[in-house]
Amino acid sequence: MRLQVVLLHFQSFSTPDEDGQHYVLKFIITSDAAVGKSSLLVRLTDRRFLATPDPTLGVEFGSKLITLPGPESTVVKLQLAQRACAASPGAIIGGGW
Ligand SMILES: Nc1nc2c(ncn2[C@@H]2O[C@H](COP(=O)(O)OP(=O)(O)OP(=O)(O)O)[C@@H](O)[C@H]2O)c(=O)[nH]1
Ligand SMILES: [Mg+2]
Repeated sequence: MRLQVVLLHFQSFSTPDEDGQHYVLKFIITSDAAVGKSSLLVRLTDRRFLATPDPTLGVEFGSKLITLPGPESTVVKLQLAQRACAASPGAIIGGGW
């Protein structure tokens, strides 16, 4: 029943026309079937709860932009992927992600 959220990639960017910093973080969510990966992904990216979700075929993706409060413009982009069942992160990286 264990669900894992693994950080695959982290990168920071400075933007020429702003003082702030931008960050991109890529995560993969893995677990056995029907543990709640899609529910977590949709809740985080869309603030919805799926009452009767269908199983994931292949890979599902989602992303979310967060602007951190403060004097400088700091934007964090979360890119998330979930795979149908427990699989090594390499299986998705191999697919070009
Ligand atoms: N009560 C409750 N049920 C949840 C929660 N998260 C998921 N579920 C239920 O668990 C079941 C499976 O949820 P999914 O999000 O489809 O799980 P999944 O891991 O993406 O499934 P696969 O893609 O088929 O591997 C569904 O019936 C959900 O409604 C939760 O936080 N609370
Ligand atoms: Mg799913």
